[in-house]
Amino acid sequence: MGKKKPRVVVTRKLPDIVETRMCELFDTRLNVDDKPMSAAEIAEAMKTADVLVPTVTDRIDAALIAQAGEQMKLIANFGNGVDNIDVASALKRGITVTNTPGVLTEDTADMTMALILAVARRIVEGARTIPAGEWTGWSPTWMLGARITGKRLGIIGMGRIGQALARRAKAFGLSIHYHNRRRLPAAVEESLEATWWDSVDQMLARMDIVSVNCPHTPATYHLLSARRLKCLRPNAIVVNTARGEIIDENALTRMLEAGELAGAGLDVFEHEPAVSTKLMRLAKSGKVTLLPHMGSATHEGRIDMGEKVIINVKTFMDGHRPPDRVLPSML
Ligand code: 8YV
Repeated sequence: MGKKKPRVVVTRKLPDIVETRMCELFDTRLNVDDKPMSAAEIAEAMKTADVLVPTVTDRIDAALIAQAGEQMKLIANFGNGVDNIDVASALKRGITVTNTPGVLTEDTADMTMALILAVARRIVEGARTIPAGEWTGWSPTWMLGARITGKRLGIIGMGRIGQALARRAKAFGLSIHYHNRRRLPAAVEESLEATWWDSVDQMLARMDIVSVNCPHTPATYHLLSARRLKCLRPNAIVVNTARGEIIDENALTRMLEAGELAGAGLDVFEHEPAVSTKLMRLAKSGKVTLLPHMGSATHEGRIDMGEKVIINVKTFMDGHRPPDRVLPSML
């Protein structure tokens, strides 16, 4: 007699090819209409499921984990960041947590570079003028932005995505600076021609562009605090494709309104999907470019993420250690 298939609950609509394979391998409950599940619905699902596949839009906190049934053994996050999951509580309760690292690195780095270019060269602002019927012809002094080449880029968080951004930025003629908990090996620093800064404050004071590329953990919450943001020069641009919580969004907004910063490109927000009216006003004025958390949004990336989820669930259910296990010590 065949082994009973594990019951897997997927909280959001995933690419068809991923869902089809999941249904072949597991007793899968899909969310075909993609309506985010409420906390109560997730709690209910966790009472009977063996595996939960959540995304960044689900908050799997200690209270939810406490209600999980005995059979719940794995939370296989569809996403790299696991700040939506209380990993320590899960582990204490005997639930393994996995994520999907590596497969969204290049896409997210592309989007970060795109935001840098969009803000510095006023791409969104310029593109809006044509359909609005506002373009009356070329002018020598209209729509001038800031040159990228020769500027200094400070990357906060030099992991996979930070390094992929550095490779791109180097090709655009930016000089690369970074702050990271651990300094990179000399050979990596050399290949990226990257300068390490032990002090974030000192790095910020000298950068033209700052990009946030670290995970959101208790240690990085408001890493760019009101005080730190004040270290930036008024011509500086801030870009964030990591997590909104890493920047004090109110302080950033105040500085943009006051002209104490040149601009910002944000793909993530402190209270997603809510975006403050002040930020929206700044976006209308062209000072900031706002994107709806789409850094990893490519067909290929989302299929690769699904593939990783499947491998993690299958490996775990076959009694092996899943390749992308997340431990609290890694955060
Ligand atoms: C994902 C992300 O789309 O993986 C991450 O950490 O921020 C996003 O690019 C999202 O997390 C999916 O759950």
